[in-house]
Amino acid sequence: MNGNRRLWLFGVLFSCTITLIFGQQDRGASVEGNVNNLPVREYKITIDQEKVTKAKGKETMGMTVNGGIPGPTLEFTEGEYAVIYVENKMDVETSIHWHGMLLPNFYDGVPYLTTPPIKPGTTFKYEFEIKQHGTYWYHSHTMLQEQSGVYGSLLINPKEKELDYDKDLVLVLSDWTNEKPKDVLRFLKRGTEWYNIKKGTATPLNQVIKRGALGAQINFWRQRMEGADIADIYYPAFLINGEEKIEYPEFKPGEKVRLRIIDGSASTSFWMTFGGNMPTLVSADGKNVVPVKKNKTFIGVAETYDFIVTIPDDGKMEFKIMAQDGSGTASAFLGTGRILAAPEVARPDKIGMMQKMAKMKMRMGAPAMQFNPSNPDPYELKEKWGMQMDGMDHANMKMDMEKDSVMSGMDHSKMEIKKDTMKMGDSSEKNMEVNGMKDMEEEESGGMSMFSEYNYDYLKSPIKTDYDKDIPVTDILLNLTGNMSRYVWSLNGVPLAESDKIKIKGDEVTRITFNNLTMMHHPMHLHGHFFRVINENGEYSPLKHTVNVPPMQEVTIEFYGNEYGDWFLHCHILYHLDSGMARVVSYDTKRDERMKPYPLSNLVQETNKFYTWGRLDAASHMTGLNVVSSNIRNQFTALAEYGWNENLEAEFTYEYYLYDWVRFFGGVNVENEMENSMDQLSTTAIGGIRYFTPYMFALDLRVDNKLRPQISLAREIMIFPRLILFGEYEFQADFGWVNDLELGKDFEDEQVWTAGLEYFLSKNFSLMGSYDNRFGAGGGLSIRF
Ligand SMILES: [Cu+2]
Repeated sequence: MNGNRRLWLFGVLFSCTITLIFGQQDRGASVEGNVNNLPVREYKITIDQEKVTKAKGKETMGMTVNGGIPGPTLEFTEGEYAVIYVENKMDVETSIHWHGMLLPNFYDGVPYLTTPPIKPGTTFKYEFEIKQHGTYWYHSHTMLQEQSGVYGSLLINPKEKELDYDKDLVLVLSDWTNEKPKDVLRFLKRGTEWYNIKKGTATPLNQVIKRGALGAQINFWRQRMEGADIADIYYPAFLINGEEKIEYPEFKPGEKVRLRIIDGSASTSFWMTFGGNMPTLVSADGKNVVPVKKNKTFIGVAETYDFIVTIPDDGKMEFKIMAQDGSGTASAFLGTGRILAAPEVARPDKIGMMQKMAKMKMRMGAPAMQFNPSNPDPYELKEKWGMQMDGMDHANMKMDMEKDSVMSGMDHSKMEIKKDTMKMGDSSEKNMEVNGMKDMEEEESGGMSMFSEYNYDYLKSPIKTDYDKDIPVTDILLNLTGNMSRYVWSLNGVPLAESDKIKIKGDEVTRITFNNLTMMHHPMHLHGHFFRVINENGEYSPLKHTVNVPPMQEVTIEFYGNEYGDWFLHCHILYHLDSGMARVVSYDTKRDERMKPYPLSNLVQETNKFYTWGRLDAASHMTGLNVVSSNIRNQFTALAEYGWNENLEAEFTYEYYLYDWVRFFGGVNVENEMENSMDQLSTTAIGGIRYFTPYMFALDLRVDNKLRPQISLAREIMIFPRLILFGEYEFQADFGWVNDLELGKDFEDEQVWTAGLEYFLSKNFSLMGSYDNRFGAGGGLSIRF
């Protein structure tokens, strides 16, 4: 372990320097081993597969830590040496990542990147110095295991007590699905509306029209977007410490309780509200902040917030979380007596959001893939998509907005515009009260402030966090990109599988600007580091390990390079991570010898897997089968339709995605030659291009080996809740270049069209009725599998 010793020496030297530069801030590079002979605190946790009942009384297979979901709280004191044995009793491999912890690269717990996976039946020993205090958490970093239950909390006490409170209570928030997480992702990849239907967040055309939002809808369609999607998955339950409702009667009136709140969800951010006395926010992501009295607070996936609450004399206080998309809630109650209810948060209005966003000058729907992924220009991407600043200078915009506010008679003097970002309003506690004030302001300012309630200006570090001006800074722009309909997520239009490492330098500041070009929030997490989230508090900007980037907004972070090795940087929405929204950030140090048997490609390939789905139609006039298997660039499609009137069409194609909207394809088509007769089948080779057009039509241009060109156009629209209207038109021309046409004709054509309705019964079943000019009219059942 020569290399390690060298690293260690390097680390010690480094520590000294950094301590000098940063004083109270994080110390230098993490080193392996208990070199300072710290007191050891040992834990053993066991991961197992067990039947659990978490939602709707349904028993499903979960993954437990020490028999529970969430796993236990591991408590430490700063200055101890943690030794944690993780035993894998499952029949699949696993891992544990220590989220927010500063530790040696090898123990970070990302399998195949920094740490060996924990194979079935084996135990892995994690060990690291506890260099910090606060609220953190741990979770599996293997595939989608976090969704199944592999998460728990870390409570690290400071050496000396810093805050005034009597007791601790850890609250782990999470989302629960009774489906297999892999199946959830497969359903997202196939692009079904089912989850939105089930959650009641679908926006069918009848509701859009009723609200007078057809113009906005068409604007969205033009940009190939269905609507302002906030969250993509349906969850039957949201949990606090594993329960939808949980009681803590042991707290007595007057006691000050430090709530250590962790969002351990796979994909859900929450609005948190508190009943009873006004709580005080004291810490974010484990770091103390200047205390601020604050009720309604947003918590992004993987963030942690600590609040000190005083147990009321006149009842039990409710702590409530509402999923950001309004699809569900969970509550914890502290104390005894009558319920002091937490304020309700209004459900977001998706159609309203769509209207506001359509009004704003921005280009949505930036592609999640690039024709040439090797060298994308992020600045070009930023210029082309997102907030459109051209032809409108900032001064003008400010004037426009002041005009707006004069018209509305509201005082918007506190509005300000910083750099390219529009930052409206003051989000200190007085504005964050749960009194609808914010919503009013949104209305008044024409939607410009619609995301201001998500900014972090209320977080202020008690100590200066800025870096010496002499330290060199490297700027990196990362556009957050995604394709909702194919469910490919990426950075700068390049998914992890097609990306290079982001090289960063030790002893320098790396400044990353996240520019969100999607309609979703992305909680971005950097492993092994704290970064400053630049906000209005300037040199007192807070330190965090996870930062939520709201839709179409920009957030800048910076951190000092004082570690070694490769670290993961990714969106903490599990399904976005597993679809490519990740990068490896590298100090370009040599890969650890111990990682030799565990190639990084195993991790990367996980984000570029083939998912297969299909659909079977059984109707009175026809039967059809459609199977698709797809990864990021490649897709195989098999399609067969047979009409009981003896008409057949079958097709097998391979498609290659040039980027999101364009793909080349080739394959074989089989059709009956004569109408209503299976006597003669004609098989042709086909090839062409498929294009997903603005306004969301599927266009197919092809030619077969008889040189017959064909064009087809298909579209589907949800017109009522659960009811989808679909149609397809196909035109084939034959100029007789290969075939002999009927005598006296120099042109023949064939038209196929079909139109119908589909009614969603459940995730897997629909009723359908259609008319097809080959098969006639009829109806039946569709099965999705
Ligand atoms: Cu994301």
